[in-house]
Amino acid sequence: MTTETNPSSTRHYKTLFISDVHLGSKAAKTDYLLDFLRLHDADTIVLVGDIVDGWRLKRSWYWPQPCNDVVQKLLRKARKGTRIIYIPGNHDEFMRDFPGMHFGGIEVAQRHMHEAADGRRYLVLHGDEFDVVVRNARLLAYLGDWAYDMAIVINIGLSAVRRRLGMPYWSFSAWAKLQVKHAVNFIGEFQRVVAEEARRADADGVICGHIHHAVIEDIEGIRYINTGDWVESCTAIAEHTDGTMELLTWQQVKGVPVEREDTSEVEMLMARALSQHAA
Ligand SMILES: [Mn+2]
Repeated sequence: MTTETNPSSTRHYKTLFISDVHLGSKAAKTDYLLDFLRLHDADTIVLVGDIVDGWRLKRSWYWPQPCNDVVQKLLRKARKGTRIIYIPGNHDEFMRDFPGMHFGGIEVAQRHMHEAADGRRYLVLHGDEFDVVVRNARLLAYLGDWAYDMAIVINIGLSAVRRRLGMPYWSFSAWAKLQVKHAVNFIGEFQRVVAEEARRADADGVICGHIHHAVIEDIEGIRYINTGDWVESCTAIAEHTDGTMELLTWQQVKGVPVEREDTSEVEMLMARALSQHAA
């Protein structure tokens, strides 16, 4: 049995990027994420926002044991030497009050510049600050750079005020989904705007979350990477030791015997087939 074909062995990456878990929401695929975290390790794990759904929790407390297990799993990885960076999103923006802070070895940062093993620089951010730009794309393109910058500043200010008033964040992804006909256009517009921000930050690429739409693609010379989510698609981005970025999808692996030594031949074959299907 070699390492590659053994589904119960941990895969180690240089970096893992995970976002939009929405712990505290009933839709969070916590069990899948636990399986994933059991079988995937990295030198660095970057949490790219909306890990905890603070707005959901504010309305009604929903925190079953698997939510604790995810938090414990991450803290345990931090204790064992994994560098963990937490970039808050709009659903866990209470964390935005603590930039530069460390919680149990987890660093909190508004943005992060990731140096990949191949020398590429990636701007890592959640992405919600660009909602306003996407909504008003045509107007802002007409008004130019100054208006664009102002719109972002105003959006950040407004969401802070809304938060203080106890109002929920205006959700781009939920809104885009409602506008089915236009959703594709808006996802494209979001990707373009975020890629442009990476260019302005002098980065080669951008890694973000927020719109629950995982993808790796090049947009006008900028590598655009979206981590997806753990509400529907169960995706993560892995950086290999040579700097290659890979989109991982983790849906079919539930039920694979993870920490058992006495796995039968049939179980092994099934697990192998499932894990290959999931990859
Ligand atoms: Mn978000």
